[in-house]
Amino acid sequence: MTLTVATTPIPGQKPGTSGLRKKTRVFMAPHFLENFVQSIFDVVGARGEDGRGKTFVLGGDGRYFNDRAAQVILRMAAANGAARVIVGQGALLSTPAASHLIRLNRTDGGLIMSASHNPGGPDEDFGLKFNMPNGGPAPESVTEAIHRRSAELREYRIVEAPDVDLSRIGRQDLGGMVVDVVDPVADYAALMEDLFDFGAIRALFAGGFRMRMDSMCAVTGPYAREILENRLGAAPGTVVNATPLPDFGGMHPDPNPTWAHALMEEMFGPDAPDFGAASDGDGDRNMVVGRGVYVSPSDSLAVLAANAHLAPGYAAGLRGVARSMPTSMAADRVAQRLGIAAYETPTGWKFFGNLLDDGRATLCGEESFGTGSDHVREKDGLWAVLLWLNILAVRRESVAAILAAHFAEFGRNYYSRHDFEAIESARADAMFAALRAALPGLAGRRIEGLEIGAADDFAYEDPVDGSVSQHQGVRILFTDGARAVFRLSGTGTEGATLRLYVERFAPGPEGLDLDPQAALAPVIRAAHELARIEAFTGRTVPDVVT
Ligand code: G16
Repeated sequence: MTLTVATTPIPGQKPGTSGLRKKTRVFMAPHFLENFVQSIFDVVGARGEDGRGKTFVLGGDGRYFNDRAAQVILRMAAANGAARVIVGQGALLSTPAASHLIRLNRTDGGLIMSASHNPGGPDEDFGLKFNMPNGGPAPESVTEAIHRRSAELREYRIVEAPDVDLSRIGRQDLGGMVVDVVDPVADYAALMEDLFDFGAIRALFAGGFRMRMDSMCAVTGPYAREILENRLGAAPGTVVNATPLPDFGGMHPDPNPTWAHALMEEMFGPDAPDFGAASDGDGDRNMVVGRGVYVSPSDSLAVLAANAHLAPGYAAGLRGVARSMPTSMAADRVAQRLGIAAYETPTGWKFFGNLLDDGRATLCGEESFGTGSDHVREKDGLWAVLLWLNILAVRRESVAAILAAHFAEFGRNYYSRHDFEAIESARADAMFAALRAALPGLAGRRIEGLEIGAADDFAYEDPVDGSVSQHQGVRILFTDGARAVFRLSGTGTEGATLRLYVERFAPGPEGLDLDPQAALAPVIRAAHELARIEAFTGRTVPDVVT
């Protein structure tokens, strides 16, 4: 039986760059999830224009409330007239696997339950986002419409029915809607076999190559076990923290040197394996580490772009490379050498969607541990790990050697991001207002031995649809190629997070082997001085450095 439940609009549901993220208890409060889901169905439609029910994909990263939320979403999909939902067994799907299923089955989109790399649990974060039929995150026009709808919603529809058994693979009925419970790994693993030379990687492992994959008690565990250990022959136990847990075992499932410190210690320890990697809560991010060498995400993108042709899926070469504006310019140098286009987009994976759909870019990356390609419309953590493995299997060199050769050939973009978390929002806003006001007078000014060449507030015009996104971050460009970029995070759930991104280019062959923080010190000092970070926020040192 379908119920129409009266509700009141719930304010504050503005979806961020990656859907709606809130404290789990907020999502669990009466009507909150239901209101947001109804707003989604009201905007995207659970039935097509011909009145026929649509097909959606549903899954999440397994965090606390994932299982309950899945049942609510299924009942509401049925009540709203959807014909079919494809759901991962146990309501699990990594974000890239969900993107793949949306595309593979030519569905009308999907609902992904995740707060990405944010911790999970009753007192931590939950999230939900809608992905479009192309497999990518909904564009701003859609998320804004969902937000507007949620502010006026007066009722939602839900069927009364017992829970669907999501532990059982196969077809079930829910109030006349088909629910297909599928193996969350199988189709994704098949796609990876298409793209990469599994034979070469198998031979690499068979030759004694050792790897550590830290799945951080999040969703990539089952994917990594199946692909790395079962299909590629990595030693059993290669994948650690491989069981997705509702609270991620208390871990902060964000693959960076701070949160994946156990992996870092192992990779820099006496018996380090040849290669290490970690992924995040929903499996779209990756960190890559060699024995005794950390690969920054910006460098990783550049190395992958320079070597992608070694993998069968990219043997024909790349059409173009896209990076988010704050990501280092290392990939641009590779694109220039390859004679292909380089795109600079605002932060957030959704800005790559049009470039990928239009065939302008093949590889994309962000400094925030996100790398991916046109195989799906999300960043993809395991994909990046497998491309690295494919390159290592063909080149038969260490990660350190590949990185050193890359720097020698292209020069090195020293790079770091400093995060200042949980700043009072009013203070952060005041700092940005002052910085923006100062921009017109900055060119030509000398600071900390650097000369400012240009300063602006980044605006992006999408080359495909012409849409313009303003205020995407303040850029200070120095005449020697160094850069400082300031942004406020769009994904935090507490106060404001200031992100300061700094970069400096060393053409080589000298000075390629410095400590990044030391190499960047003048740029960091200049950035603090220009933005008056301490005066506005009271902070002198960042909370997280990557
Ligand atoms: C952060 C990163 C962005 C990333 C976004 C979403 O955004 O800086 O590069 O696109 O998270 O990532 P995910 O899909 O893994 O949650 P922000 O706005 O906090 O800087």
